Amino acid sequence: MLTKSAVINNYLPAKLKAGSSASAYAPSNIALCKYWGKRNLELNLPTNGSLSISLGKLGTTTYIKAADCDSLSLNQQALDNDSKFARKVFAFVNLFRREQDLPLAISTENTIPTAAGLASSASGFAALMLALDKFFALNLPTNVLSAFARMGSGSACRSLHHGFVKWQAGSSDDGMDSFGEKIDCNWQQFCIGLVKIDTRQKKVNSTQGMLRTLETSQLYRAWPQQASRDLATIHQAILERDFEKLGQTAEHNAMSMHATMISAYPPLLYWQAKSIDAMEKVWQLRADNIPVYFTMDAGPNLKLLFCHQQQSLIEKQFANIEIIRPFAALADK
Ligand code: 2P0
Repeated sequence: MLTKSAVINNYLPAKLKAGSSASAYAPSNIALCKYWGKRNLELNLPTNGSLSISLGKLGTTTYIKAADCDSLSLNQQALDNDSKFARKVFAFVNLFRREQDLPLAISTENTIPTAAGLASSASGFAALMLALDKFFALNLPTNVLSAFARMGSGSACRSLHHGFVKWQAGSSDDGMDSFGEKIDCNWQQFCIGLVKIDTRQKKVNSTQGMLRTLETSQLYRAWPQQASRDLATIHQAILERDFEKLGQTAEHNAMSMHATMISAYPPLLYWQAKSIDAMEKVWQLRADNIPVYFTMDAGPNLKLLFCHQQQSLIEKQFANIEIIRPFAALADK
């Protein structure tokens, strides 16, 4: 089986040219058609394609400087090089440095509020990849950077772009046809609302959750086919600006993914009682003719999908909701 380093090595010069400093930003993203299941664990190659919306100004900035020894800080706080996070970051950096002695001071800053219940690994690995590309003057094409970021964390390959992004599953052994691609669309009215139910770290992470689902859920067999159908429907809905089709399909896709998780053994139930209360509230709003839908990831929090016209009504219904307008945020950048 191909290793990450074997794949990446094909794209690197024998000897890296280190700059003195570099920085890069990448947005976080939320999937409307979910990535759930890996066909290749080493390279984070998915069993199905997925489609996401990037979160504009909510994301990660990574700074890299030449230094005397490796160090890492997160939101201005120095981390131990033995911490889980630092080991993950430097393992990724070492795929590029290989045996070369190039110590780095890396500092990473999230604009994702720590209590937002959003994972930062997608924007984190995307920003790190972009900063490494600049620091070592690699000048790799965006599709290659996206495929490399995927090896850090699958969903990171979708954070290389703003707006709607499609990640094709791909079929090549080295996975270089599995990367995020931007969908040309500027949907100013499109809003995401983060409904925070519980923002503590989850007990079962996504990699473990995907493995368990693949190995033990009978329902998972139906998932790749549904995901492929949903991906096409959501892409079409974006091109047609058909909000209801997009919302319905995204909500159904998220519930279907959760059905595969719940039918794993031991079951993966990420929902809490308050998650279900929030779902019922969304369904009641729809019964009252308010077009609002939700999606959920491997955690208890809901992400609402609605158009800007509904914003003040939604704000009244959900206390502490955090609203993002991904395209409006881009306009005033
Ligand atoms: C997604 N999730 O499409 C799906 C939906 C969670 C549920 O991508 O193991 O952190 O690093 O490839 O990217 C979270 O998984 O997992 C995720 P790894 P990642 O957004």
